[in-house]
Amino acid sequence: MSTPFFQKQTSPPYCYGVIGLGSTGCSVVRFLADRGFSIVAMDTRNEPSLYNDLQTEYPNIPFVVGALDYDLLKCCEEVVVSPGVALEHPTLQRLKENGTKLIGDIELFIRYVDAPFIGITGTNGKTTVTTMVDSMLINSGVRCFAGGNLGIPALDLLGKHPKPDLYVLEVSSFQLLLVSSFSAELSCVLNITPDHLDRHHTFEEYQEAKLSILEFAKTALVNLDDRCMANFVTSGKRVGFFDSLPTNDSYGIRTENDRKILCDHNNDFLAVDELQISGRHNELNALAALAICSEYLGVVPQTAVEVLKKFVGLPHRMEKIAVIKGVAFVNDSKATNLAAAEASISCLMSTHRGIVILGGDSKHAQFETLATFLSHYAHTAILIGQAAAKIEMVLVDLVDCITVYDMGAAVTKAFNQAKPGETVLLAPGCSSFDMFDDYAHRGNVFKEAVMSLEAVA
Ligand code: UMA
Repeated sequence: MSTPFFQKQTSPPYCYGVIGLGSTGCSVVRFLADRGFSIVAMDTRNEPSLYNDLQTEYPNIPFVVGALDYDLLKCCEEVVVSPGVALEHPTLQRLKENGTKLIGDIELFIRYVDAPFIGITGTNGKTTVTTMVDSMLINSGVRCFAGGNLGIPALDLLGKHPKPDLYVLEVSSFQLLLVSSFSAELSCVLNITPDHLDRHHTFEEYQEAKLSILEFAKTALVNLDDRCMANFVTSGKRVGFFDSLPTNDSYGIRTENDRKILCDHNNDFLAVDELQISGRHNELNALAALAICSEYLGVVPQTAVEVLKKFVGLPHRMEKIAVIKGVAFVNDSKATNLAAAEASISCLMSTHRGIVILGGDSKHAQFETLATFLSHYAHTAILIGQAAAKIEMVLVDLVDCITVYDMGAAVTKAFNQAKPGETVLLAPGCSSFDMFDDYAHRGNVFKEAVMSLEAVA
């Protein structure tokens, strides 16, 4: 990378502009400031939540809040944009026209990384697979740090002593838009289905962002069942995983005496019924994790398999909360898009039609396909958030629809409609930002509402 042209500068021009003062922006400010770069940092909100602490920690850094200041940013050598900030923002468009380079935190991570790294992306399952791989490798003796989109910003992983053998990053499509070459040891794309179309505009653009993770990787691991991965560019070795008998360059699933076994061409790893997590999507998540370990280590140690067998899933993903008077409540708040919602609905409601709590910010998704699908599994949909009316329009002739205005009412209505033996599933198929801080906040509010119900039922 180029040498900073100004250091410890408290007046313009600055070496770096930093946009967005959430967890990413804060990690970027700390990373750059601690290395002596001059920075100006901005947020379009008047009071970003982490701003006060950051300002106290770095009193010499100029912070601009409430709007982006084009005149200050245009003099920066590069501008680091947080993943949640849309690149269509007029100030960012002007900066691009001005020739200012826009980058993301992952680009900085790649420039400064001091050990090999693996990148995992996909519409669904990326946090689960990243967590599985991290635990499987740690238990196999690899000093491994995991972060990225799963919560710990990638730059916060750097600079630790002793340094790790490997970094495992969960990477989002927003992050990939701002990386020039993702030069990973191994990159994996788990699946691609429509999501974030409010930001990417077309499915093709979203797909392109996801597949860009493969281009410069030494090994490109893809889901061979996913048509989106039929064509992709990579200079690395191509490896696949899928729900079929594996060949030399793939990982797959074979059946023996009605038991499904996760395997490669030469080895059985474990049977699906040994996993604690359920659903076809989780079988493929486990297979992808095994494939990553195998490609990185050359083998899958028994310790890694044992970790996978004990993996019980992450909070807010098909998380069983309580059974109240025979009605099971399940929190899948992380189902923030339609494919994720469909995966949990089909997994949890295959024996009894039940009740689904749906809605939130649709991110421009179309719900028509969900309607027919849902009618096979649910008799009632409880609708919340901005998308409630849009979802009701397509569902109303197929299932009972009830619109409510908060999660407490959603849980109470669902319980009133449910019969013993049925499931009430929070699988919103939408993002949470219209009503909650994030999916975890939404899931926690759901859990609290279920607990309150349990106390009085
Ligand atoms: N902001 C602006 N202007 C805007 C939009 C946002 O100034 O137009 C500011 C906000 O006021 C706020 C800050 O930017 O102060 C927030 O930045 P951000 O939205 O990029 O969020 P971070 O807190 O930095 O979290 C991000 C990821 N968020 C998003 O991509 C939306 C987190 O993923 C990630 O864990 C974190 O970086 C660390 O890498 C969350 C997510 O929802 C879990 N990801 C999406 C997903 O998984 O589907 C992609």
